[in-house]
Amino acid sequence: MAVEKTFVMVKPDGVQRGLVGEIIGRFERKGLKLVNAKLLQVPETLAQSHYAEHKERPFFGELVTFITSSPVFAMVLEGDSAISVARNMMGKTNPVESAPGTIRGDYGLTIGMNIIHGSDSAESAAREIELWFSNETIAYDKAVDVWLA
Ligand code: DAT
Ligand code: MG
Repeated sequence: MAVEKTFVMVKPDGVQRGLVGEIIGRFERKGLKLVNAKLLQVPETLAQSHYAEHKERPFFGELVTFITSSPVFAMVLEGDSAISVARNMMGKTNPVESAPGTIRGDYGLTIGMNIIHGSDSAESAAREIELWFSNETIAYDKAVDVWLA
């Protein structure tokens, strides 16, 4: 068990559909700790950097257009195995295949608008927390921490 930080973002469809509170609540109830968060309109350059690994894919243009189309809610979550825990809670990339009970499984319908992003590895988390938050996070204790580890 290792405490990790992960980058999670409610995409424009999730913000427009009023799912921000529901999604944050799921992570809070799971036991992950919010250590930074912000609502922002994503600049095109940030969208391109964030999704750089997909720049040769046919859907790259659509992806950048979508993620810059309306505000996103970005956050950093901390906790034991936070990266894989958050990914598992999101469900598979394609909502058609995401299990019920996951965020995409419960709220998503198509791969183009799949509600949420989460870092997929320790390397991605480090890169994305730097890119979106300049590595700024708040370290603080919660009384409940002792009941989570
Ligand atoms: P994930 O978001 O689960 O990490 P990914 O990194 O493979 O998935 O892709 C990033 C996003 O790009 C994904 O959330 C939705 C979009 N996407 C992926 N594959 C796609 C496809 N075949 N057609 C359209 N959009 C796609
Ligand atoms: Mg990915």
